[in-house]
Amino acid sequence: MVVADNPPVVQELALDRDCTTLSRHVLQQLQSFSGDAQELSALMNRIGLAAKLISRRLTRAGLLEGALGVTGEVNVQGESVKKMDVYANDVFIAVFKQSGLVCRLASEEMEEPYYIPENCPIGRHTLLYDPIDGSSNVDINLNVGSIFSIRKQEGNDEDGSARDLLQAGHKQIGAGYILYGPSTVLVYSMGHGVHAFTLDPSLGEFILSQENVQVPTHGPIYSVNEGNFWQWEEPIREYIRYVHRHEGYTGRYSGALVGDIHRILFQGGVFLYPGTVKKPEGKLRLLYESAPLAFLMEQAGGRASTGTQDILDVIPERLHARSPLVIGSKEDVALVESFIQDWKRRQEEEAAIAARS
Ligand code: P6P
Repeated sequence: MVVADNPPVVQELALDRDCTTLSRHVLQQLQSFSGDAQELSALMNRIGLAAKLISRRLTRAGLLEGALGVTGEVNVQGESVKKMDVYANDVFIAVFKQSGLVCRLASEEMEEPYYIPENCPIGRHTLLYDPIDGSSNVDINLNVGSIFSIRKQEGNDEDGSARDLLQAGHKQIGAGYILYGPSTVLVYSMGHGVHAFTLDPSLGEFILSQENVQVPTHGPIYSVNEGNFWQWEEPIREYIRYVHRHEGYTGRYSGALVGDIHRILFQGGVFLYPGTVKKPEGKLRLLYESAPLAFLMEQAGGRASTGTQDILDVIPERLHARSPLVIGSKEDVALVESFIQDWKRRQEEEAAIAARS
């Protein structure tokens, strides 16, 4: 008698899991087969295609002429543009052409939103994205990521100003990131929990690897560029001195936001990019970095703030607005905020005393 390696039930479960692709999962999440649900499912599928194309390029970049290094250009952020930045940005544009899904794209790499005319009357979604986040890591083969945010277009944007994008992060319909690491992982939420997919290169599909990810309420990790210590305001310095003097904290910082956030999401702790002397508003961009990650983190039971205001409440004045970011486990974000609140209170008390003297 031949005994199957895996009993039928186990085989069936494994097969069902391998069939839980991105597009199917979105429909399960939305519990609907409506036109809007189908559109979001197809949109996520296109993001998955972009991720596969970028992942393929990254894994072979060291062997491809002209894939690595800088273009010699400077982007709207005033940052040196890597060739991979341009490639990844073009990939996101290419996967949405002739899709009818997305009328506008807004990217860290493009000063103005990019319109896809054939999609515009029908496609009512806008994709905001950072095509390659942490591109300084690309040339040294360390992890990088892509970050995306999905918003509904409001109004007809007749003048092409895309002013309807300048709204709070609560307006996001969905958000996520792709981490290009030892494996390529796509993490997303459509407002019904956070779910992780791993690219199976043998299938060329993202397969569900973890559902309803929950960030621990506290974790040991604090993730910050301590080289900026001299540029921070006093309360942030006080927080760093605190974690230096108390057992149970570990510093981890990769220089690439997506990898640092992924670690916090799964192991707990806090990531900080506070305002600095050179960048008082912080370095990270609100609409396509902080807000989508805040959406995810809150869906996973964590928090994200500027240090004084929830990120999802911040309304940007311009497309490429920056914001300070404190994000991660509820308790750890609250601890950072407590140092800021205490410092502000002491400042007010001292000012009141000075005013009376
Ligand atoms: P710093 C990469 O340039 C990036 O935008 C994020 O991915 C990363 O978290 C941050 O900047 C790193 O900045 O100033 O610490 O090098």
